[in-house]
Amino acid sequence: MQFPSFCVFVLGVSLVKTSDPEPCNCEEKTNTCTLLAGANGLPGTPGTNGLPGTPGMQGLPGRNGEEGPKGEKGDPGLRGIQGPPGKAGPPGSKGDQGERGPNGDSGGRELELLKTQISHLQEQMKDLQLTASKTSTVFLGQMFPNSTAAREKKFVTSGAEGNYQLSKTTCSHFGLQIASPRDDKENKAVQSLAAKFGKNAFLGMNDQETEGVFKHLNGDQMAYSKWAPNEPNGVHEDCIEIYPDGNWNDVPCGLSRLIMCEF
Ligand code: MAN
Ligand code: CA
Repeated sequence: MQFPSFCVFVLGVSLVKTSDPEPCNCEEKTNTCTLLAGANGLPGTPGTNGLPGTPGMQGLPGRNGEEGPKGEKGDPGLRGIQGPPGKAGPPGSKGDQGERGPNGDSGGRELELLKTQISHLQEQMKDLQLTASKTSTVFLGQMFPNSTAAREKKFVTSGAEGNYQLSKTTCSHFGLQIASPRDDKENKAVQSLAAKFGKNAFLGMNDQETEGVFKHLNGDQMAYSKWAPNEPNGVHEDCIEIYPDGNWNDVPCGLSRLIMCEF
């Protein structure tokens, strides 16, 4: 059966256009086609085999296997690092005296050299102490709000108490010395600090060396004093306390008083 080429599109059937169109059984006026049924044809021959399919996706992982048997014991580990040294043992007993050495000149020279070195070191120590004291002075000036000033001097206290000896060592640990007012202005500064704490404070002066002769720590004889009425009165009262009212009393150095230092 053969159709003109335009009939292929009207019918919507996929037919291959023949090379040489011939008049078909169409009504020319309407340009429509009528398909005339013919007799059934013979069955076609079997088609060729299809192409192989694409490979399937990878499957999911299987379940974990059972735990295996315990392994054999491993080799010994590496040696650990050395521990810290132990405490020093008790000192051994004194050894026998050695033989007397030769009495040569070189020993004497070495001794001189050592002496020079020691005095050199002492000088350096003094310088260091001075520097430390100045540094501590600046530091304390900023750190102690409980301080009162008189001229160049400042007086400080933490509020702690102690006997005269402890007061002296506490102050000198900071490169300072016990409050030792030398005039009325300084005494007022010390007094106001003692009053702030409501405590009697030790002063630096004492008559430990000669009874009745009070001296400053540097050996100066005491020129200024502010004794309370009837003081000083104690042979066994070699130290001085200042009352919160500013007056002084001689007392035993073993008493406990406010520790106040000056710088
Ligand atoms: C009294 C007075 C002082 C004396 C003290 C000692 O206050 O006799 O002179 O120093 O006692 O605690
Ligand atoms: Ca007294």
